[in-house]
Amino acid sequence: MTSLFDPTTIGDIAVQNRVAMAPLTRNRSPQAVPNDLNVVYYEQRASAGLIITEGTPVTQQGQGYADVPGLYLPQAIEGWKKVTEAVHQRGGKIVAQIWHVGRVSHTSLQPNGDAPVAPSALPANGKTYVVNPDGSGAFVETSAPRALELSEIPGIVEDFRKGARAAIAAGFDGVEIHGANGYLIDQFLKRGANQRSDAYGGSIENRARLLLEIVDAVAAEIGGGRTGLRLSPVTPANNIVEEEPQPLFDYVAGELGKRHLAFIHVIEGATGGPRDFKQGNEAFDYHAMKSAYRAAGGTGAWMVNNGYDAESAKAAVESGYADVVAFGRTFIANPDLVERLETGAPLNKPEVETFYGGGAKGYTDYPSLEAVPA
Ligand code: 8OZ
Repeated sequence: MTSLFDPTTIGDIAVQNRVAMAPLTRNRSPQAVPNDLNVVYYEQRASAGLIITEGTPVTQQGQGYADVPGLYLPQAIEGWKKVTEAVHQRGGKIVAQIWHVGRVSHTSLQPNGDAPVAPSALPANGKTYVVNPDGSGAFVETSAPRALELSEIPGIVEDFRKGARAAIAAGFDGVEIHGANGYLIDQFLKRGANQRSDAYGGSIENRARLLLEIVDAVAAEIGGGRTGLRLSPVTPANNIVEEEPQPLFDYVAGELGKRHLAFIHVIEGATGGPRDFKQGNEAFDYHAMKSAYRAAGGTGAWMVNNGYDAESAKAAVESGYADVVAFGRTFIANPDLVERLETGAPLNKPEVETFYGGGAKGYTDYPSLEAVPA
C-alpha cells in the first residue's frame, strides 16, 4: 500500500514524500523582493516533499497585498535564487505559485495608482492589506476594478508565461498557477465575477478559456511536467460566487486531463474553513472531478488540501484517492511537519496574529523537535 511518506514523482519532479507545503501568504518581503529571513523560513521547511511558495505575482498589476514577493523584478529573481538554493541544499523541492489577483487589489498597489483589472467591472467587496507611507499597515476596501479589454487578454497570458520563465531562472523546480480563491483566473471561471459577452464569458468553455490559455502558455514555456495548477471549486474566498460549480470543474478537469501536467491541486470546501462548504444546492463531488481528469488521460499527481490531519492525510493516500496532501497552517507552526506526522509527535499550534506581516516572530521561530539524546 502506498504511504504518505513514500517518495514519488510529481510530473518531472522527484520528491521524498507526498506531503506538500501549501502556498501561504506571509507579507514579509518588502519591495516585492525575497530576503534572507524568507530564505531561513523556506529552508526550515525543506523536508516537505514539495514546497509551494506563497502567491507570487507575475506583474505589479497582479499585486493585491503589501509586502508580497513577486517574480517581475530582477532583484526578486536574485532573492528567490537564494531560497531555491537553500531548499535544494537540504534535499527539498520547491515550486513558485504564480499569481494575478485581478480585482482583489487596491489602487495604491497598482502601477500609476490605476484601477485593478477584472473580467467585469464588479467590485470584490472585500478587504486587502496595504502599508501606509509612514510604514504602518492598514486593512482597506478593495478598489473598484475595470474590465479587461479583449485586446489585453493575450498580455495577461504572456505575463504568466514570463513569470514561469522567471521562476525557472530563479532555480525553482516548476510552478503552480494560482487558479483558486477568487483571484483573476477564478474570477474568469465563475459567473459571480464574470459577465463578459465575448469569447471569455458566458458558456463554461468561454469562462475556462483564460485558464487553459495560461496553462498551455506556461506548459509550452517550461514543460508540462513542471507545471501545476491550484483550483478551488466551491470556495467563497474573496466573495467569489458560482452556483453551478460541478459542470464547470468537471469540464475544466477534462480539459486538463488532455494536457501533460505535473499536478492538480484542489482545495476541498471553503479555503481554511469547512470542508463540506457548498455553492449552489448540491454537495460538490471531488471524486467525480478527479474521475473526469483521469478519464481524459490526465496523469499528473492529484493533490488535495484543506483541513487534513495525520489520519485523514494518510487515509487519502492509502486509499488511492490522493497522490499528495498539502498542509497550510500546520506547516506555518511545524517546520519539521513531515517528521511529526510520521512519528506522531505533538504539533505546535499556529498563531493567527503573526500570519501576515512582521518579522521572525511567528515566522522562523517555531521550534523543531529536539534531537533525541543518544
Ligand atoms: C491569505 C491572505 C492573503 C492572500 C490565497 C493568496 O487565499 C492568498 C491569500 C491568503 O490564495
